[in-house]
Amino acid sequence: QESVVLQDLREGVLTLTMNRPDKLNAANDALLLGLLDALKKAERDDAVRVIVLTGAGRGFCAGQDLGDVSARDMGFAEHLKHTYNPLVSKMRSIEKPIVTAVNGVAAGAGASLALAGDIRLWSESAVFIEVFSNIALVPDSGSTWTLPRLVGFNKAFELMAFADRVDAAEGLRLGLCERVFPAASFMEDVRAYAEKLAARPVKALGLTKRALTKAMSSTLDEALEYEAHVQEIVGSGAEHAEGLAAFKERRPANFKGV
Ligand code: T3D
Repeated sequence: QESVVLQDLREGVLTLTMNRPDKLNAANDALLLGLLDALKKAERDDAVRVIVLTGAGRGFCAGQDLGDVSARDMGFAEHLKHTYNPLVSKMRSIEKPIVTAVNGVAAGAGASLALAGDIRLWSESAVFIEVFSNIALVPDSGSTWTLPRLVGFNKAFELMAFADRVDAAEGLRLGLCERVFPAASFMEDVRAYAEKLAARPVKALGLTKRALTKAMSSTLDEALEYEAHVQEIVGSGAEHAEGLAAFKERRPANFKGV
């Protein structure tokens, strides 16, 4: 049987593909824990510079598989703490850029995963739905944290209350994604984008991610202090030395070589 999480590592880009296309990649425990496991390995693997998360077939992820009863068996809180919560936490704390490549519908926890990336690339055929209220649940997997930070409390509440379908043009306008690419060339465009990102100084970007995340809940003085702390770390690193050398030698920096 084919794995529910496909993994492909090339040119520094690890692509993780949620692979239950018949159900629009609705998530079961194997899929969620498979993603978490892949991220834990990627965290320790220097060959992985950038991670892309996408879906097989016409969907990105339709959220929790509603045919799966593990949440009912375990209790919702325990199920979330066992699966979605550690996955989203790892996505936000891993010191490598994560690109969520939203190829189609992202609903419920799938919408939360789409938002949990550092860079969100949507296909023209992407659809984003905070679908939880359709089945009288509360948005989870980080949506209550990410969405209001992007669109404000009130728009977030409206999207959550009506489970409105947000298409790519609206998603771009609202700031739910950074780029929209044509559906026909989506994965090639994502690949080209991810390879460009993988050529950037990813150790510095990892600490940029950490510093930005910390700053979202800190004072200015705390942010200044933390910037000084991480600058000390990257300032003595090989990437910075390469960047400086390239500047002096008037050539492009080769961060992949360091
Ligand atoms: O468990 C816990 O710990 C709690 C956590 C909760 C997190 C959550 O994510 S709650 C939200 C769960 N997700 C949903 O409620 C979404 C349900 N799906 C839909 O509303 C629609 O399918 C979509 C709007 C996503 C897409 O609509 P459409 O018309 O493009 O496709 P479709 O025909 O509805 O779906 C295609 C197939 O995928 C279909 O199967 P079939 O009839 O061809 O055999 C459909 O049943 C299946 N599918 C879609 N979503 C799910 C699913 N199967 C299981 N679970 C799903 N979530």
